[in-house]
Amino acid sequence: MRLLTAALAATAAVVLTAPAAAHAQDPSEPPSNPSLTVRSGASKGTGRLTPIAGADRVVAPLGVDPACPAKLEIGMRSDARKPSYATMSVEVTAPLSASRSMLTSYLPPGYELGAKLLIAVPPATPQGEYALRLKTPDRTLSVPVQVVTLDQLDNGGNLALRRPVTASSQHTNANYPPCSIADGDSGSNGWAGGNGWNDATSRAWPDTVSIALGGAKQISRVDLYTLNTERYPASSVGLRDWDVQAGLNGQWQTVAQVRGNTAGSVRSDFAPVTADAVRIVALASNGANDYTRIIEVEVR
Ligand SMILES: [Ca+2]
Repeated sequence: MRLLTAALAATAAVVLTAPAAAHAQDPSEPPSNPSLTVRSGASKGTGRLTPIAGADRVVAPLGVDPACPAKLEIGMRSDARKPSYATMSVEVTAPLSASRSMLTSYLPPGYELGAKLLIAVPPATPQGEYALRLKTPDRTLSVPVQVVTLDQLDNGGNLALRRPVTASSQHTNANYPPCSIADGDSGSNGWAGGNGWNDATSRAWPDTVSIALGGAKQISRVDLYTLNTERYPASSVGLRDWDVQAGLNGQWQTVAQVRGNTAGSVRSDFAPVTADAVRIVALASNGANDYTRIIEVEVR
């Protein structure tokens, strides 16, 4: 499910979230509302308020950094004939907890409201399936949450997925946790909402970010995704120069170098090496407002 941003719907009869500030040119500033989205459409006129979810299940690994919990797009669609206040409750089985227990909004007929739901898993949670229920007065949508260990996680071949990340610094303006570069989401749309790392030292280099792979593995490829949206293109605010390093027992070797990049993602292939960690040494960004901005790093 892909929802348009509230700003695109600003010409509608009601504005459900504030449009982004016109003066905001620095992508390191927090957005006005990073998580709510709205999409207009034709009402089916059934009078129903239907819960919706962006996936039919959630996999929530144990032991990940609390700054990067499992997430799910949730929302509701109004097929009413008239605008009204729509309300949906969010219930999750303990000891799991959700970032909101309620979603409520003024909603015109045919409109869909979307929001990002974060699901926290305490460290001692037993593995297994837990229930997440999205309830409107008309319907209940159940989304199972599967709690698994990191070693059980299906990483699709990406050895960095959900592994521990450490960085040289972290910008404090918004939500830029280092763990977000290994959360499995390589899209730039969640920027400043917890889906990418922004360092804290403008115009000071190098910046480093490391991913522990959970043991010695053979690796030969690293994909790096830097910030790249229509508003914030990589050629203006993305990472330009960096080294890819492979680590084993604390010893680092440079296995690839990227220079002069202007693209949103870069694949680096290199001769296979055994590594228990990968480190990105960021050396320069594009543009005058120089920070390191990384959305995702994948290791194979
Ligand atoms: Ca990410």
